[in-house]
Amino acid sequence: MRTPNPWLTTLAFTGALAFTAGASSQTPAASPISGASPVAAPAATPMHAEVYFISPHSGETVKGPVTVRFGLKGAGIAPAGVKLDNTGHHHLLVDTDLSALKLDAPLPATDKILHFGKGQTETMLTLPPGSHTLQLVFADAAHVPFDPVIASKKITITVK
Ligand SMILES: [Cu+2]
Repeated sequence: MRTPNPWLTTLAFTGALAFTAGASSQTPAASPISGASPVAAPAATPMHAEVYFISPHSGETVKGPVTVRFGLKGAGIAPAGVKLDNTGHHHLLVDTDLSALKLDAPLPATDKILHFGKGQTETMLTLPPGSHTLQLVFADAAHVPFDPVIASKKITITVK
């Protein structure tokens, strides 16, 4: 029996705020710790969640450093290492194609594969001037992408 952690509850609630109006099943707190069977599978449950960029928009020209805001629908955010059903954390691919990644293993942490394992939903990116691509990938407590993969559209921005 796990005891509820108020900090996690807060995080789950923050995640709930990311639900947009119109999402039909707004029950993020319904069963985050139920059904916690000791399964070793990397991604506990298939999720029907969506990640997207709140900002910047694709095609936008921005002045660096650029604030990037991550959107999430249909799931909650938990810090890396904390295994709760229907949660994960954001990863930002910078100038990196999804096809270049091994999606059935923990994502490496590099200067082009950024982890937001504290549950962050935005970051400040410093990029050299020019055209860059950004893409979000949502992954589980062990940094393993879900199957099927939950990724945003890849966007292109130009940094002045
Ligand atoms: Cu990670």
